[in-house]
Amino acid sequence: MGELPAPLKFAIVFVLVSFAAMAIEGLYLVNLNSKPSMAVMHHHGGPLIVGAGGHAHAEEGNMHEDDPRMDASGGHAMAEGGHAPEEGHAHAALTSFGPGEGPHVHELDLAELNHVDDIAADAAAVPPSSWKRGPEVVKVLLEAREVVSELAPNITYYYWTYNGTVPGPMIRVREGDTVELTLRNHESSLHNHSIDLHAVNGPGGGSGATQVAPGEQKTFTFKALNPGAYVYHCATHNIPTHMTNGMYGLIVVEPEGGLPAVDREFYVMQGEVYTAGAIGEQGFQMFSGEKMQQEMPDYVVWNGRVNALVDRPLRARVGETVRLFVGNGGVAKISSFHVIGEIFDRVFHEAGRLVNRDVQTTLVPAGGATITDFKVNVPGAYVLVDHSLARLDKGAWGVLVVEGEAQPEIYSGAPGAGSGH
Ligand SMILES: [Cu+2]
Repeated sequence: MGELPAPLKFAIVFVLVSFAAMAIEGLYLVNLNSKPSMAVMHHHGGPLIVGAGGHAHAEEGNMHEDDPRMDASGGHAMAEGGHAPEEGHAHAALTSFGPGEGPHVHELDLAELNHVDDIAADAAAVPPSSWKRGPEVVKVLLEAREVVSELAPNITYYYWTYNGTVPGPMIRVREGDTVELTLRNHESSLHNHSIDLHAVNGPGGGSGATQVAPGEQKTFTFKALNPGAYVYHCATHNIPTHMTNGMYGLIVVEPEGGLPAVDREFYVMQGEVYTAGAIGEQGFQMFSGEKMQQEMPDYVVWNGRVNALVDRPLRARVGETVRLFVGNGGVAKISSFHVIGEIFDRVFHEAGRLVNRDVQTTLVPAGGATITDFKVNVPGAYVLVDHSLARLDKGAWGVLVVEGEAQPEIYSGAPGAGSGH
């Protein structure tokens, strides 16, 4: 594809990225602190330190001959989707009245990109509670990785991620901890990246201190003053593009005394994907800045892709209390979060300290979160939805499977009928 050799294409992208970086430097005059040396990243309680092993950069661009993404010539594969950008040059950015460059796409060579088998973060991958220890300095390492993965069966997308999953890994600390956060940008990336954590009290939420070019890393520290569950996301221009491509996650800051004890905790995040082709169109799909500006997502997904929480459902036993940390990466839609066949016994409204009880549907703002706790009384399949139900068809659903003895005094219908199917 295209007459430009890959190194030249990369050079063009790099120049564009450099201009963007310069614009950002101008915007974020405050560079909090840079501590580039981190000879030793040591571990504080397992799951917090993520990606340090440099794992999972997937197979380096090794597509197979029979891969549907390959074109007939065995060449470089914009292939079936047919939504390759114009040959030989980057598309111009869309008009933007925001603080940076408008949405745009660059020409891609799919064979040059890293692929991952499953973009979906595991909903059960919730770090353990940490409030019982005293406040500490907690080191967190995240790596920005740009990868190609399946958005839906036979439909692939160019995701931008933290650590190769969507959402990025959950970070969990306690009120009073000092977080030393390092953001590394994988050398194969085509874009600069950064991180803005809503748990930060400080300019840009850390984004000014963490703008990193491919192959670079930066560190900043912040004190977790406010408990709650907070969205983190990339804040490199064009910011909504970076977010909708998958650069979001949650950081939970536990209050002194901890959250109420529950039996199981899960991590789910809603996000939107805007594709050049219509919903269901097969093959590789480019990002559509036009659809994003119009806030018309083709896909609304839980944990990064269609069926992520259907293929790998949440699981609990009758009588257990389940907690869902629910975030919304947006970038446009508010989620009306609901579990079909259940009632939230307790909702930490907007993931703050205000508790509501006996809630059917709760709002999760774009760039916000909620915490819902509920006891599962009866076995069956319970479907998590955004109750703006047209989004079901766009992929916005998952399943909680509850196993155990029937409880006919609470519910006497057929097991599984709670699924709504
Ligand atoms: Cu980014």
